[in-house]
Amino acid sequence: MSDFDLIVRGGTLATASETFAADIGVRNGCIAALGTNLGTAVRVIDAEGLFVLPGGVDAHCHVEQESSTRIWTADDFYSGSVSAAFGGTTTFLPFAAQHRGQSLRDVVKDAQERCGPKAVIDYAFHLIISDPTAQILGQELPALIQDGYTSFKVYMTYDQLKIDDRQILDVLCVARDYGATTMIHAENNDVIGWISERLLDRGYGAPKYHAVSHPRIAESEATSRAIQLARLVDSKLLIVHVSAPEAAEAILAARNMGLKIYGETCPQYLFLTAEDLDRDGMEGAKFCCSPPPRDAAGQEAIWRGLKNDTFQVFSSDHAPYRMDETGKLKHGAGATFKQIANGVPGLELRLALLFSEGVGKGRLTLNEFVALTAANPAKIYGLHPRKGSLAVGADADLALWDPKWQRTVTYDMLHDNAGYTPYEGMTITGWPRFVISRGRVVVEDEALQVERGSGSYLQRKPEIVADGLREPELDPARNFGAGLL
Ligand code: DUC
Ligand code: ZN
Ligand code: ZN
Repeated sequence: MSDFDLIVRGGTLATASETFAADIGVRNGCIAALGTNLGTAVRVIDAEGLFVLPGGVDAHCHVEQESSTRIWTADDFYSGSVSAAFGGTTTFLPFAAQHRGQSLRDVVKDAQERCGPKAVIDYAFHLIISDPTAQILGQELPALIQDGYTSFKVYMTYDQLKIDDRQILDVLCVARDYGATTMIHAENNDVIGWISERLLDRGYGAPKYHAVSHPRIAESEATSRAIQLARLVDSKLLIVHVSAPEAAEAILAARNMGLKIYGETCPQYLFLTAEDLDRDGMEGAKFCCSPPPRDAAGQEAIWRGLKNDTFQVFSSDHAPYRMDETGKLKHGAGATFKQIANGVPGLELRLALLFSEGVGKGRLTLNEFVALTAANPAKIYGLHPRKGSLAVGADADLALWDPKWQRTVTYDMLHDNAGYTPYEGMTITGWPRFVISRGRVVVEDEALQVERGSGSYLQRKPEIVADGLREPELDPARNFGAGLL
């Protein structure tokens, strides 16, 4: 009888705070020992020369989701999770998305039924709330939070998804009272609509005008407004997929005031620019996402934000749409930028891109890399220390990175179903050789080693974090006794 099911021997371990040499003993899917001379195991993996990191947590990806314009993502929960696994991600959080008129309960049931038989890595769901009726706010949402659906995204733009400021306040109050996290897509819908109309009226319909129609100010104005709304009602808020330097500044200022504001950014804002949308024909459509990629100075600002705690989370915002009638070109090869499905794929390359350009080029420490890509999202979304850590008792979710392995990206080497990658031709140094989820080797020798549906749903718990920092007008001690919250 062996001491362990698996020992990962001789690697350099890194968590969000420490880097050290140790072996890992795995039993029953969990880390059971850290140290040296651990004993015997059914299997020993030699990790000499490799970094042993917590498996990545991708906290923002659209998988097997129908968009508000009724286009399905190219990936289902199988191809999406396989693609994530090959990239070193062992936990993902896709969305259970409500379209107006739908019950959130039904939406969650549908996502669970679709994902369970397909996912090869562990998962939880964020909700998307597009229709916060009295019934949703008063009954369904509180009950779902108590059942473990403790995070949800709301939109300030997209006509079929956007909710107004009063509705945002309502959602923030429910999140605060029941212990959930609100994520917000912060762009000013009217600014986008106003510019888009003028562009189209004047015949500017090419993909590159998507970037023109989503100015930085639309993002920074909405970000600042969202922060003030969260401040008003003392609720935790995470601004997703930040691309504009001015939005990043607003987040950092709010954090420095002690507000419960968090920031997320994504690979497309480090490695793409608006110039990518200006490619021949419809090629630019491959890079249309919202908010759009900006410019070189903007990329530098986003790098700074990863370093100075503006951003706690680095996610993919994987939103794969093929370059055909099922996806980006639903409206044909002459579609205007307004008709092109928004989103870029990134589940598989998220970690390798940041490892290569961040850790490899000295912009980030290995510990910062782990924090941004695994530990922090696990903490913010109620999965820590089970996920995102290398502690005894944690799930044995490990990615064994070879920092010297160099490959040039081609779509053929990836496992998603988008049909292209925006990062084609980039040379990346540092890739995971082994990916392990709950002690199971998921990827080895560049091949998938597990069955469809072998991932597990991750139950989460609500966490109330309101600390009573109320604005005077909402504090009964200072508003003539009016109880408003
Ligand atoms: N923007 C979103 O808000 N979601 C998916 C992809 C995108 O570009
Ligand atoms: Zn969004
Ligand atoms: Zn998104």
